[in-house]
Amino acid sequence: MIVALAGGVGGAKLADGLYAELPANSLTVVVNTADDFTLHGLHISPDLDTVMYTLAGVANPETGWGVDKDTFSGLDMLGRYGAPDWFRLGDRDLVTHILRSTALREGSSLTEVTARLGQALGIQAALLPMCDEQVQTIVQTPDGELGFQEYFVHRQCRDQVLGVHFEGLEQASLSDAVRSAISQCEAVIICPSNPIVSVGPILGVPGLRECLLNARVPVIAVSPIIAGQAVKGPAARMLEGLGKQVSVVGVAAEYKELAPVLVIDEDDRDLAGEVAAAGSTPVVAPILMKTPEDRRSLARRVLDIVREVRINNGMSVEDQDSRAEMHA
Ligand code: FO1
Repeated sequence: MIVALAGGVGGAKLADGLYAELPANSLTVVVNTADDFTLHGLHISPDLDTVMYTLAGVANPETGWGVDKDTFSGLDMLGRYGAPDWFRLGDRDLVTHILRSTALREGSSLTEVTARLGQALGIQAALLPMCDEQVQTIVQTPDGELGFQEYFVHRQCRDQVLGVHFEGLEQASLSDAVRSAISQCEAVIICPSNPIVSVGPILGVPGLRECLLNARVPVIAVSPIIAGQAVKGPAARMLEGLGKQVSVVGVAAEYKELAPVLVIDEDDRDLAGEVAAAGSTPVVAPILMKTPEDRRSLARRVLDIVREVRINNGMSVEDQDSRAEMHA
């Protein structure tokens, strides 16, 4: 089984490629929930939903988030009532938030309700929130502290980022589901998601980093930065605002404790030496995913790397089987 750590749209794309390439029920995606928030009394989990809709084949192909061919009558009505309508919740998407919020109110955990929603959409992979506790990404800007969706969607990432912190992260705990997935997996793939606000909180869940290091499995990260630019979203501006290097070298520095293989784009070939010096083993490959075939071919490349690393580390398929039995 492969574990992927993913945030928003970029993460969902590689998770989708892995899902297409692996046998059914061989993928677990651990998803960032630090950008979850409450709106209209509903618990909204944008990254979980982006991954869920993508794997279910119902994501809006233009935006990458939301449901394909959704309508916005509910949102129009919210606007007429003068309620906030800057966060574009489609009618079908709203149903997901209603069901999730009801289940949470009735005592289900986020892990349980996510599993039920994913199964109902026919997904043959496990989708796991990074934790069951509420964690909130706070972006410090010259105008004060902003919730992540306020910064990202409402204010369109216009504010200078002075700092980022995650309220509630220190009190969060590793769920049994995440612990068991990491302890039993063959490899961990860090998807090309924002290293600060998507992967950062996942790795920050107390106990997760140790669990990952103890698992002694290959960790393969794919850079969300190509030629000094974020493929999507504010990763570059965030790295810059936080005084970090906006390049694959900066990404390698973020992940150095995990000493991963870092897959970087052909455009960043010249930086391979610096990536190695920053603590990751660079592998050069085309990593931009424009089409569904791009997702699959990057996934195949990543799975090849997993095999190569496991062979180099002297881990056989039998080792893997016995590990799985030990943890069963
Ligand atoms: N992103 C936007 O840029 N604008 C939106 O109006 C918006 C609505 C939205 C609704 C549901 C959902 O699951 C995601 C949505 N997103 C929207 C995407 C989301 O806010 C971001 O992709 C992530 O939070 C970043 O990881």
